[in-house]
Amino acid sequence: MLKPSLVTAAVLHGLAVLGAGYVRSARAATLTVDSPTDDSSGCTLREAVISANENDAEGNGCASGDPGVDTIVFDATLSNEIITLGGNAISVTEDVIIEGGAAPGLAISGGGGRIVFQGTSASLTLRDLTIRDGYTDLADGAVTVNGGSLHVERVAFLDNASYSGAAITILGATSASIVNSTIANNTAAQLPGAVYVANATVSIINSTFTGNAVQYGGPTDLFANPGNASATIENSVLTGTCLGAITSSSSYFQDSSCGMPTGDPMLDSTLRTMGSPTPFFGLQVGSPLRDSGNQTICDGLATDQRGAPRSRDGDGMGGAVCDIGAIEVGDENAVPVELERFRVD
Ligand SMILES: [Ca+2]
Ligand SMILES: [Ca+2]
Ligand SMILES: [Ca+2]
Repeated sequence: MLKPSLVTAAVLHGLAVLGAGYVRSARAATLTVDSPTDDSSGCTLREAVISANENDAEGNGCASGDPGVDTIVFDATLSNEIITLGGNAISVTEDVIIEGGAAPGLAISGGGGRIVFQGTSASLTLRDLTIRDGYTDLADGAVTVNGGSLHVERVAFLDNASYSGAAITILGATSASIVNSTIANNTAAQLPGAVYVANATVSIINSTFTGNAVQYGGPTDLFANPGNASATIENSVLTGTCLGAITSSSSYFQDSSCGMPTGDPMLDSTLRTMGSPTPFFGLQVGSPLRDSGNQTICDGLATDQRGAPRSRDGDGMGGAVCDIGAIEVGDENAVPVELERFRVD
């Protein structure tokens, strides 16, 4: 018979083994992209996603992926670089987080010849990235998912083009969200210009849609298939048009198709960067978006798209209330937005 101390030791050993097994099954890798190319030099974005998909280093210059949710980050030397894809879109087949915050100004480009990410039955999370110049003549977006989930946070989708849904096309998802993001200047042949949602419910929070277009008709900004999909828009600004099963609150629209029209949001006419991870449209002095958000909705957001703190007082009166859209600006009476630097309080 084992002495009690040995029994305890054996039990503890067993727990340690179980614990080790649990840690092993949940282990996830962090893979660092260090190449701005889409060839095989160093660890490219495409190679990092392959490692994350395959849970192997694949001998490609990246670390090995693991069965947990791997995170792909970018070396700081890739700041302000454009990774232009060649060949096909990058295929995401296993859960992954792709995060560009360590390389401010980094953009991933379809080079006007392909979409950027194609997710299949995987959870795809994108943060602090610019996705631009995706192109296809098919009904896909620069980011297209079918199954799994899609979460987009502090991402700028710019100048993508396709047959429909040029920025984001969701063909099916268990969950989907677009938060603190800018969807601008995307163009499709027809319905819709920017974001297409089917077989999913998408939540759009504190985001800015502007300058999106359709060539042959249909909504410019958002379509949620009323037969099988829906979209909720909160604390967001859309200057274009919408169609489908859409509900909205605490938002600012120029067109009644997206919700109650409220007028000109007074966005800046050009994109700014000012050292932030992604480009954005600032707010003109006097913009009605300032301090007009529902604070309960943005309570969960520590920052805006560029990383500036939420919420801040935009008019020197009434305390800190969040702004509608992707950007939170400071007190316009103290610091005009054009003079604001990154992360000013
Ligand atoms: Ca390589
Ligand atoms: Ca993996
Ligand atoms: Ca504010």
